[in-house]
Amino acid sequence: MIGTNPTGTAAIPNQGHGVLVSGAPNNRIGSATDAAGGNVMSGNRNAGIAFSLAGVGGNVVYGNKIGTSKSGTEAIRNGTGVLLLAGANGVVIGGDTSKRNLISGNTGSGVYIALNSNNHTISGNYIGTNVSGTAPLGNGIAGITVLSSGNQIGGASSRLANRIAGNPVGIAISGSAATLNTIRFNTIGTTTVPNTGSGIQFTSNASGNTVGPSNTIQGNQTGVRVNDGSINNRITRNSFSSNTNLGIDLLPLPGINPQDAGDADGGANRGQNSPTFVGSPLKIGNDLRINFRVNSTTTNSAYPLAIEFYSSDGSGEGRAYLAGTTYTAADLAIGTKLVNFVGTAANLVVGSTKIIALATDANGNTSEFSAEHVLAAPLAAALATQANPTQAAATQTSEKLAANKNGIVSPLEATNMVNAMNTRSTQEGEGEQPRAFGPLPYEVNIRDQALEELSLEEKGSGLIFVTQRASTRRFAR
Ligand SMILES: [Ca+2]
Ligand SMILES: [Ca+2]
Ligand SMILES: [Ca+2]
Repeated sequence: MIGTNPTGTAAIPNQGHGVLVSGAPNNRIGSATDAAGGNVMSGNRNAGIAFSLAGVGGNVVYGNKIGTSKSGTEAIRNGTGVLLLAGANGVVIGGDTSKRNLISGNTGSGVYIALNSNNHTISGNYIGTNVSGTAPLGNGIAGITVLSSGNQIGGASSRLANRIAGNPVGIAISGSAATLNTIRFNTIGTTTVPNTGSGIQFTSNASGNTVGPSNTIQGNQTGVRVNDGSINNRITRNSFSSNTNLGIDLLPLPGINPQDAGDADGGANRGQNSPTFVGSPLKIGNDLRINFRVNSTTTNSAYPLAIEFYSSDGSGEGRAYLAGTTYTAADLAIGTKLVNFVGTAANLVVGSTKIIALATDANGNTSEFSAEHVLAAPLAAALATQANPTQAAATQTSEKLAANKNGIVSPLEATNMVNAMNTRSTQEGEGEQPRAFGPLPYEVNIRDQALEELSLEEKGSGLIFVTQRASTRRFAR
């Protein structure tokens, strides 16, 4: 009991820190095996425990209650829970479940990592909740505040997940020295215990950090907020749901950013534009087929872009990662990219599942989430209820193309062919003069209005017809 009465139910404050480890290596504070639950380090005027000055490492903090009563159900506030000061390096706070610290109820941050205090690991803790993780017992400023670099929050598996919930901000990464920090496999807010502000926020030029994979970011006001001036912050393969505002919000513009032409805008993560879907995402068999583009020039984004597709939570946030692809400068030159993910749609429901996407440039600038789109069936299914046989005949062509995946031509093949034709700008059809094939990009999508401008028709062996507006052009395959 460090800072409390003998039963750990009320503060008897130390005037400074409860424990200060200054330049000393290889200390273990607490225990991973103590049935009594480690130390109670609460009620102190400054930090429950602080590390300062350079040591050779080996300091670990296991199984303590820092800022709460011994029962872990009430706050007995320290100023800060765990304070990592300049010079301290590589402190390990928590680990798997047996090493979990409860760091809650403190006046400032649960964990505060100061400038020049680097490479710490914070894993497996409850930060901002009660001892069972089921109710808020928030720290006053943030669950974790990071001003330095190379820190890992969470770990390589869910076994090392922190639960960071019930705080005003879950994780605050701030300042230009805050770089190369990794946040993965954590629970950041829950529907019952949200962080009342952002789950994660990057401010004051914090750049070059990674959120993901496998954080569950739920119920917060904003999931991840990136403020103006913070760039190159990669957000990849997380689960977002039920955040009150956006899952990912890039500032300075609060709310959904416009897709500015060419993506010349700046701001957080350079205002990276999100992918634009061309037509509906399709479920074809168990495959997921998506046609998309990204409106960003090679000047304004570093290519290639990484594109991630998710099923959405229904309110514009990516809940479950589905598949990813790249979008290269060559794809940009063509315009759209059609991707087919084999087997990915097996558990997705036509007419119900909504698909949503993120783009991240090669420097790690992740966009906000794209608009979400309801998963659709191939045209054949839609045609079944269509009364007009003429229309059906006209659009039946596309259905054939989809059906003939292993036959003459598939939509993917057709698109590639059209793109190749456009790349050459001219074509040589049988009995026709070479001619330009028209402006970029063509949009080949079974349920897209572009069908009115361009349809693909199979006729006989080895030929496809491409109908553009009023004219028909024929290509040898
Ligand atoms: Ca925004
Ligand atoms: Ca931009
Ligand atoms: Ca933009």
